[in-house]
Amino acid sequence: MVDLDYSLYLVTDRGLLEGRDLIQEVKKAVNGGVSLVQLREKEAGSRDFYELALALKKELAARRVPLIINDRLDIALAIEADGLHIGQEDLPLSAVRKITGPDFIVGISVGNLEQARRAEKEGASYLGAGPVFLTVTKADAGEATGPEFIQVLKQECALPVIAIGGINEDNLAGIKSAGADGAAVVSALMGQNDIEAAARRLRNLWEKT
Ligand code: TZP
Ligand code: MG
Repeated sequence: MVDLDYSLYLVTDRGLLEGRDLIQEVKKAVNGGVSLVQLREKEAGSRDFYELALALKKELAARRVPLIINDRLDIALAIEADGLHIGQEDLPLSAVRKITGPDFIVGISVGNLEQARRAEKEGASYLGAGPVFLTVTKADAGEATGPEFIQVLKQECALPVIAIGGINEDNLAGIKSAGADGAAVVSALMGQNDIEAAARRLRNLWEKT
């Protein structure tokens, strides 16, 4: 499989955009240095989600930035996305793998080592680890693990580890120092008026750490 650049991983949330257009904002984030995008749509109906995903895929493919779909395997396959991201409450990884085959990117959220070990055994492509810090973006995110969790996963698992939850300009360097392959960010990008500048600052911090 191709080696993915997980370093600055944007997870979308239209609710934070205050009416701004999602696709335009994601394009700006990519201009600023986002390396991978997950389309996360918790409220959208199937048709809306599909059409948005298709339009976003077109823009991202032109920029050679991979697109991962949150939760909806049907939509990920229908638009020929690069991958799927699932949580612990979604379709089991083993079931997803039966449908996608081995080459599709399938990432999974993990909040402890046991979940990570199972994910690795069942064929995950990467681990979304956290929430590392307190977050208000996901109500049921669970307790913060701290960046130590990233260190543990890097010691115990061979998969790429992407930290998520409360990551911003103040703590990004600590995440990279803990060994993360990437930082997944929602509000520190989607909640900013100038998303391109915010992405550029995060990108620079990542590169210089
Ligand atoms: N999964 C674990 S925490 C989280 C998700 C989707 C939300 C992270 O949002 P933010 O705004 O970057 O803290
Ligand atoms: Mg989910």
